[in-house]
Amino acid sequence: MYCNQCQETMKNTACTLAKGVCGKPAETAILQDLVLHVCKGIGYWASKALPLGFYSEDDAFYVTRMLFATITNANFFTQDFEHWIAEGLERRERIRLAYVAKGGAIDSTPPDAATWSAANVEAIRTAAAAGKGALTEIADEDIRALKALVLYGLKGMAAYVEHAYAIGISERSIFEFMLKALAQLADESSSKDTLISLVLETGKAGVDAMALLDRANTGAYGKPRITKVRTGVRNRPGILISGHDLRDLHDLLEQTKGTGIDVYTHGEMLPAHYYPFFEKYDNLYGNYGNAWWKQDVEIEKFHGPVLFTSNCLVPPKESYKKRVFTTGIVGFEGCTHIPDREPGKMKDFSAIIEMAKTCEPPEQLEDGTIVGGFAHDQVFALADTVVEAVKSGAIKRFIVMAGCDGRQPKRSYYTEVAEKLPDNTVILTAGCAKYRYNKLDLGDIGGIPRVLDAGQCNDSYSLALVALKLKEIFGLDDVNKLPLSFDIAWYEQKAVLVLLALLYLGFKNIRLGPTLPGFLSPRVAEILIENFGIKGIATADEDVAAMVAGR
Ligand code: SF4
Ligand code: SF3
Repeated sequence: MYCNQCQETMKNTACTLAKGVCGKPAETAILQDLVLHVCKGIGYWASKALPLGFYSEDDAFYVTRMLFATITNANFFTQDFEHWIAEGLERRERIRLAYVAKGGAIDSTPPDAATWSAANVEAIRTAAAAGKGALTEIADEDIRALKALVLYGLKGMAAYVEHAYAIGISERSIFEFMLKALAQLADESSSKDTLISLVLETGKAGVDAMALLDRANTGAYGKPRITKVRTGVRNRPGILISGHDLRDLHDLLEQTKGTGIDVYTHGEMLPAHYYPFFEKYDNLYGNYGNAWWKQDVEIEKFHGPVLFTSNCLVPPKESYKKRVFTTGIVGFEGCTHIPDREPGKMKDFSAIIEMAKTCEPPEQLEDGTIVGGFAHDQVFALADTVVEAVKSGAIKRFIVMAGCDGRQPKRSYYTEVAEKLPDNTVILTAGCAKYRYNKLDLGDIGGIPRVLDAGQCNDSYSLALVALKLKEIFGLDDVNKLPLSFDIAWYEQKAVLVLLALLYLGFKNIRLGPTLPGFLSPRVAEILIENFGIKGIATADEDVAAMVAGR
């Protein structure tokens, strides 16, 4: 295997052994490369067929699901990918035939992704073992790095598009972009310049995808507002729900109301509490635990079933594996998978509910509250207070610390930065990165909390909107003239998309840590540094001093 898509990758180069640092088996990793190879072939034929009037949303959605399924900590299950590769080959052939039927001409030398095929599961396994579709097949390191940057951005985009789709909202232009981008990735002769443009286009489509999910979430569940979320427990059996999918939470709450079972959010599901729609469910009790990487200890103590609706799943321990349920694109051998909803129906969570009834209530980990819900509309409603605080000097600077958390000890840097930032600074956050500082008592500035949590990682979009609004209010011609610094933590590929989206929106001088992506070649890293001022992190003291000084 050769996987370098996340921040934890071995030696910041690539995971190459029998298992990745995340626990992903080599067999799964190579099948993930292969399913994406098939998706590139689908992108190739689908984007050729588009101008001829052939488009299938169902195929675009398949590609979306596959990109999402290969994101870090989502699906570790070899058989899922074998099945999906066979399905993808059938889809690709159907699209090719539709293209030919429309009178489309066949290139004399189509890329391998457009033609490679396998007759059965054995042939799929053999091709995967030979490294078919792996990034290592690309000889030029800069082309490889640029293609990785686009591919990983697409994975993040796919995750957001999939969550919006579950709520019934989609945008054909984003699907089309994904298909065309995959076609570019399939092209073995793409130039560096073409790929650099594609990186920026991916950032643009990323903004569209985050806006789409924002519309889906707020349309279905209302505009997030300032909310206090309990971190303790009560004495009834519970179900823990993790991941990013609000529609799954909605279905689960409908099916658990009045049953005497409480629902607790976990990790990236915490911001669900900020949406007014969920207030009516009095069994949505609170948030249990912390960021994804502490789940082994926390699930042990939770005692009840746990539902994973997206990343981040850590390979479950035998002691609690029977209590772990997956759904959507998430998968793990030995865990019960809840099938997709049928059109017009809810997912059937009865198996989880039945199990919960037999379980002890959760063990209390802590007992306090977390305050959040500072998405764009809520911050705009506070705009006068915020602007006044900036004008009076009470707020000197905003620091965007959105992104992901992870288990590497050096991530204590982010807690240290939060603690060391002066009292006249406000931290804007989103994503699971917040767990490094959202339970610290950092106080407030004239009633404005010093940590403003907008929501999930996709709600980084909200933070960008807030910055653009401030630029407008202060009459600035460049968003980089705001008293605003970025100290982003990344882990998986959604953060790659968020970064590309921020670059597209014109934000510069972003600090990215705890390490710069291992998949960048030296030259591509240089391009990002020269053009966008991207930088790595130093010590908390040095970075706090630099950010306060506007550097
Ligand atoms: Fe390694 Fe990250 Fe890939 Fe897992 S997802 S195999 S940790 S690079
Ligand atoms: Fe976290 Fe996995 Fe990225 Fe949505 S839950 S931010 S790491």
